Amino acid sequence: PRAPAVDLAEAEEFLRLFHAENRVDAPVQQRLARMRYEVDTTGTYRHTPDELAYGAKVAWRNSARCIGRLYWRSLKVRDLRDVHTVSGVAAHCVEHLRMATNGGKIRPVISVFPPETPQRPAPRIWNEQLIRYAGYRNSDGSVLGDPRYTRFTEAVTGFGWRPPAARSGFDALPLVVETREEGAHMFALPPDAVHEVPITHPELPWFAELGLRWHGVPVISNMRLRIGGISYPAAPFNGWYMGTEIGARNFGDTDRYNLVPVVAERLGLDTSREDTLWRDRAVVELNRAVLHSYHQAGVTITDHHTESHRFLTHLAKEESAGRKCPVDWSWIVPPMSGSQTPVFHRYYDEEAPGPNYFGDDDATH
Ligand code: HEM
Ligand code: NRG
Repeated sequence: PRAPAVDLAEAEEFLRLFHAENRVDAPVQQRLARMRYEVDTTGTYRHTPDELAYGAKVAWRNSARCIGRLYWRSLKVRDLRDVHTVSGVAAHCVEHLRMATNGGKIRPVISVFPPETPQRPAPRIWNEQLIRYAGYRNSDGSVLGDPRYTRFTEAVTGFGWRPPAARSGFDALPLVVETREEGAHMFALPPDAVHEVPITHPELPWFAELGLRWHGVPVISNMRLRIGGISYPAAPFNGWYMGTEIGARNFGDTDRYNLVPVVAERLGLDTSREDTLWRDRAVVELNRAVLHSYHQAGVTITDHHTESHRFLTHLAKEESAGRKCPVDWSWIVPPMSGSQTPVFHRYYDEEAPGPNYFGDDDATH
């Protein structure tokens, strides 16, 4: 089936926004005329490099679930719209990891691969993030590694991926990149591109014995970037971690590493009754360990209190710029000690304008 033509109203809205918020030499009417002519003749239009860079930043500014938006202007945008081969996309993803990691001083980066056009479908990255850990299902139903990725692990294994000889709970999965011309191909990540942090605790020496580790950079690779009616399905982006993402969710969720009972037992807490609050106490120590370990390793990370205050600064700046800032309370409030952070105690605007990043679970693409 032919891909639908670009939504002209969305294109116009973005180009007007770009001209309103930036110093642009050419008048917006001229730009709009050229865009309409291109859409008429080809069914799509091409963003200038400046439009692309600004669109990616504004898409971050509009991400209602993101607490890290104060630094939206600092995003480094890699224009990779001419990279059409699976090996080219994979190599640039590895390069992205190196640039973003920056020896531990993490830089927010996005790599924008070719858009969806009527002439040519865009490349796709199957992975949810560039770095994720395998989940191996045992015969008794338990899982070694990250239970969230058992299906993906089975898929790449069916594809010919061989896990390391000695499996661990933290084996990096390969990248899978697909184009219409070449189909889907698999690429192992070079180990030196995967910067990891071993988890220790500031006071409890036994914590290191748990053998926990996590990757330094979260690079989301399964959301489509949509700017002015143009869709970029392969546009991996990263910032740095907020500690709770790892300590409370990845390590704490019962359907992830489920470490709260393990830590509680090592702490010697009374787990026979809920009202000893052993879960809460164990989650705090897990999160202290994560923040301590990243600091020790020189890898950028923030805590949820600091990040909440920064976010309120961002809201104030947006307000004085005369803009509404879309916020999804249920994602912005941290997953531990919610009411101890200022973001808990207020209401927000919710409607998010374009450009934006969309996941498969979002209604509007
Ligand atoms: C979500 C923090 C950078 C776009 C989130 C979440 C956190 C967060 C804590 C919630 C994640 C969850 O609960 O699973 C940060 C921090 C950053 C940062 C500390 C440091 C610079 C970025 C950048 C982008 C971005 C650079 C895009 C250019 C998003 C989006 C979501 C999100 C789209 C929602 C993800 C989803 O729907 O699954 N961020 N972020 N963030 N962030 Fe950020
Ligand atoms: N909770 C996920 C990552 C989601 C996005 N978080 C960020 N994004 N910090 C996890 O891997 O735990 N970012 O672009 O920095």
